[in-house]
Amino acid sequence: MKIKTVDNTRQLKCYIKAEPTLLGSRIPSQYSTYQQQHNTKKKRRRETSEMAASCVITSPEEEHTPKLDLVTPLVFNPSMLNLQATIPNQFIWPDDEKPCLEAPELDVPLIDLQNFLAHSHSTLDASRLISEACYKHGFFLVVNHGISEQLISDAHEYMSRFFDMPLSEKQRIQRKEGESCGYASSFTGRFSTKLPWKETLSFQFCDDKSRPKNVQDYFCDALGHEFEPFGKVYQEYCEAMSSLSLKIMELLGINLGVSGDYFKSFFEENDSIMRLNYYPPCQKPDLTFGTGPHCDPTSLTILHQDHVHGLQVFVDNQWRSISPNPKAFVVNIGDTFMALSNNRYKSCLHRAVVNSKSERKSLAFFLCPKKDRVVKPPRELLDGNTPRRYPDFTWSMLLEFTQKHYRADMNTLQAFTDWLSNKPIQ
Ligand SMILES: O=C(O)CCC(=O)C(=O)O
Repeated sequence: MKIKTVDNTRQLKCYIKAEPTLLGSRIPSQYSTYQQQHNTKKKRRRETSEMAASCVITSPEEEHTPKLDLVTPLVFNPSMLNLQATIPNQFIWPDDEKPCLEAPELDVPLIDLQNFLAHSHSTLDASRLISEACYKHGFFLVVNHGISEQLISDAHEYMSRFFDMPLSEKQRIQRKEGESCGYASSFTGRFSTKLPWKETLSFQFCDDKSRPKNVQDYFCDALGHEFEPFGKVYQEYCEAMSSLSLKIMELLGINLGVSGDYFKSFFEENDSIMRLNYYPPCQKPDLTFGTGPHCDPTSLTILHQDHVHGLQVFVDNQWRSISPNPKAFVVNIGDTFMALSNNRYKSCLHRAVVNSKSERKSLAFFLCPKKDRVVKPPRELLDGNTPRRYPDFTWSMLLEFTQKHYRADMNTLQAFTDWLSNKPIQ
């Protein structure tokens, strides 16, 4: 099926493939209701579709494995689709997973970092609040974080400039199959159903003294010297995010009863990912998502939202909003840190909804360890009552799993653990 478009330069192809499964076995307790409701309905839906389409049988692993079916191309054109009354089926989520656009506000702590940043050995009055939030859902906000307003504003400005470019320009840094960096329009080349209503640009940031300008070099090498100003802004932004995340790691270490230096050193030489998210308006925001429900497989996320609402978090069996606050960064724990903390701190299910009137943008910095560093909790977090929850792994193994074998969801870490022990992916 081909959607007619007027502007051929903005045509994007996507391919119809089997729907990936989201079934899981052992899951953190705060997701269990979501997961149970989801699985029962999913099972029913699967039984019905098995009756209707008994000729196509795929194993769960095959369902999760991204694959390209070159037979049935579909054209996705965000600049046309955002005005159309209907949206292509590939963007329509199943009834039991559809968004609620209005969600009550999450009571999330607002942490003022000023004192902590000024006197790095002083512990924070607010550390109890951070700890409570991390034990419960892993989300908190930071203000007086030391990042200049000008730098944040430049990062948003250059994001608009990038996504305003013609498609053919953006496609010069098209994200390739199995890779985590580059331009992606709705992941159309990777998935075929439950597509997100967004464009993204992702790139790597390495805190590596031997490659001091790796973000800047990426822009110049991939797009040409005229993109140096983009590279400079994002180089500076990523360096600032990396420093901020190491300060936050110091706090988390102190809060967990490990030394302030432990996680900070663990993430020195981090090999992180920066992502620019652009969500065009959508005339059917009640049918789709900007970013579908998932937990971040990475370690710590530092997000800056523009002034448009969209971020929702699943807490106490309910979707809650985190409203934009231009002065604040939203910080959340990812799966890798959940493993490092031996499940004490939670990596929480979240998603982004879209709306019919305004575009929305967000900047996400995903802190990740150096690729070959072994992820295992420190001794202080292990005792007879709390045995190891996850096996040793490296970030490069988990990254490969999420790029090649599994679409990140609320159950990534458990599915990864099963996969490491050669169990079939559920
Ligand atoms: O844009 C947002 O508010 C959330 C983005 C997000 O969850 C992601 O990029 O993983």
